[in-house]
Amino acid sequence: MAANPNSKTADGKHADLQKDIVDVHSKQHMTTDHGVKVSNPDQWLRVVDEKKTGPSLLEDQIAREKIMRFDHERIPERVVHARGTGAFGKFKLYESAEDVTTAGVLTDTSRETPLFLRFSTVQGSKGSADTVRDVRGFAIKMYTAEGNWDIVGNNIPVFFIQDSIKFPDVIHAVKPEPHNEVPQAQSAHNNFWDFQYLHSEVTHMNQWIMSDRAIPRSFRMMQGFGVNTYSLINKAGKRHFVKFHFTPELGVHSLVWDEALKIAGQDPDFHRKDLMEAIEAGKFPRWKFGLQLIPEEKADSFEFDPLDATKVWPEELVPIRYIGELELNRNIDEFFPQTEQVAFCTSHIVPGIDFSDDPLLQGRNFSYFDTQISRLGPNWEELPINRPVCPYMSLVNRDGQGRHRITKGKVNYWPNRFEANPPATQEQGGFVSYPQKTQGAKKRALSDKFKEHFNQAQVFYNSLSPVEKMHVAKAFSFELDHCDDPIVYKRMTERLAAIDLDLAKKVAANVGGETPVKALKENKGIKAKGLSQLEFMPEKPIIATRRIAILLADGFDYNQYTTMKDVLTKHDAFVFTIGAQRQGVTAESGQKVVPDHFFNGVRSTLFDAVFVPGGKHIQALLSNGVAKHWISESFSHLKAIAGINEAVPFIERQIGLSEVEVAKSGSPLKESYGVVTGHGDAVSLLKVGKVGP
Ligand code: HDD
Repeated sequence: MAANPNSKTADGKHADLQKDIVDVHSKQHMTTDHGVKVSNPDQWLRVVDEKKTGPSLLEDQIAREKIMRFDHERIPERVVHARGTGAFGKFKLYESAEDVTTAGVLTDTSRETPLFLRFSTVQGSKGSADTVRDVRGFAIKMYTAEGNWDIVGNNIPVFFIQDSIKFPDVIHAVKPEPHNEVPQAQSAHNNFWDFQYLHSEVTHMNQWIMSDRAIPRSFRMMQGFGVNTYSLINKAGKRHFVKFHFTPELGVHSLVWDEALKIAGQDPDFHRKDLMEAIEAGKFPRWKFGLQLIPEEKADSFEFDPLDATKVWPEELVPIRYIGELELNRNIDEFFPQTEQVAFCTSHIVPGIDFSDDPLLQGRNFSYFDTQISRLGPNWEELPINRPVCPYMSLVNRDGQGRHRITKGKVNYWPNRFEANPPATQEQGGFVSYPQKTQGAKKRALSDKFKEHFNQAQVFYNSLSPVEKMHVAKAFSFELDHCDDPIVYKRMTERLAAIDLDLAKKVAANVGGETPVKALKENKGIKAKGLSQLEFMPEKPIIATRRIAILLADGFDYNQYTTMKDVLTKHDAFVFTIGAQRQGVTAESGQKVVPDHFFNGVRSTLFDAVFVPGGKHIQALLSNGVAKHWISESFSHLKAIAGINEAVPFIERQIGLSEVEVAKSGSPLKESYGVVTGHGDAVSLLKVGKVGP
């Protein structure tokens, strides 16, 4: 029973959801849940005397229903990845992968597959802040014409542990400590780092999470990875092992730690608002989709085991083949039934795709299915956001709490005398598992190559730019400084000597560990492609969807303000006017502008760049501490700052130039450390900043 039989179009899921969507703005009267119109939802039925006092009646079915529904509004939050936000979109293939798979979604270039993507953080509760240091979830549900395909990935290509039986341990260790439920949404505590030391397999992953990858600027500016190794099976029945990659069109960008900390308080919804803002403005985020493929017979030819999720497949050895594109283009209608009730399973695959013996994936295939039952009940796959858009029916899987579907017919078993609801052959699209040959002893063991834990961690660190390396050292120092048990920070700093002696020395000095004198593993300086995020910049620098603030007080130069605003908007930046007061600010030439915010309502941390036009308003800005702080804080966060004429000495003073230097500077237009200043008009300034019309 398909809501939209034409699931070749990207709006297939949108059409499917329509029958479940009601609009509160449709002027329809309020009813009880059984459909009776309500006349007074504001007062409980009571027995009242002449003073209108008296007891409330249990009889009031309308009040009881309202309170009962409220009492049960919450469901258990996800045990990990509780904080998240989602959006709809589409997947489009531009090159068929039919040489390696029969999956329609990866071979039919004429289709657009609708999808839902949920981004998340791992550690914190549902109400925690967006910008904490953490892995970001990147979970995709593709509503394909052959059933739902879920890629439940992260923005980091490797994972902490190798065997899924360790998942409860690593999560217990990172979550708030059991005796006091502290800290929230942070890994900076004794238990997490104790665990990290005791499991050297996490060493690679903890290089990634201490890098800038764990504090992204935006969900739209991070990579997505399937992480686990899956299989693709082609028409001839041949298997390739595969890893899935999503690379953002906007490049990979991060916050700096000080910004991340401040935004967590100033706007805890920063990332979810950023995503919604871009989609709402029609600036749809896009990712290139790629495959890394290893033919089954080559799987043993690497120094690492391709089934080990703590290892990447170096691009030098296994290049990424980009074959498609993912776009997010529609915001949700309501959070709970869509983002909260969406439920992903690594076991949701479609014909042409199969599992591998990756021991992490094998355990995940049990865990996701299981967790949805306690979160949403046994009929969770029937929920509108989770149900497929292609025809689906099983006469056996039925009943249970919360069943919606009505399955007509006299039989509920297979085979049956009517041959009702028959299975499909492989030719008819039936899923047939890859006939992998296996034999062996029943044992709790992993292949020997899983035992090597440091090589790739070292290559990751070596491949970072000096600035990224500095951030890693600072991140380890921040985290271990929050550990007050000496055994924890001393052992962890010692462990860092297995990555890089210089890194270990810096961190030890900051956090109070013993300064190591000898590397625990020689660092030969080997580097690899695709690890430093600086490699993922857009081909041409762009300002599209960047948030740019223009600071104004009474007396600003109107011409400079409008010229700059128009040009930035033309280049798809999101421009915000920040004024001394939201009632309005008046230009030197008399025009009135109503700002989007006043100085104290928002902070520089929430913007990527700032422009200050010239004019008499500089006097007012100079006597406003918040406006001054805006410039110095922007500078300390390495943001682009621009100013013209009277704004030049104002900016120069805030970024730390002395009175003498300010007096000496002046006429020529210049760009230095991202600060663009000069005298003239806004157009010439834009040329210096290379944004010009
Ligand atoms: Fe997991 C949620 C990603 C290992 C067990 N995981 C969850 C989500 C993401 C990931 C993105 C949020 C999905 C959503 O938005 O609803 N998890 C990963 C990745 C892993 C990984 C990339 C390593 C490759 N996870 C992993 C293991 C186990 C789990 C080894 C258990 C054995 N994960 C879960 C879970 C969650 C979950 C407990 C909580 C909510 C949910 O599944 O639906 O079952």
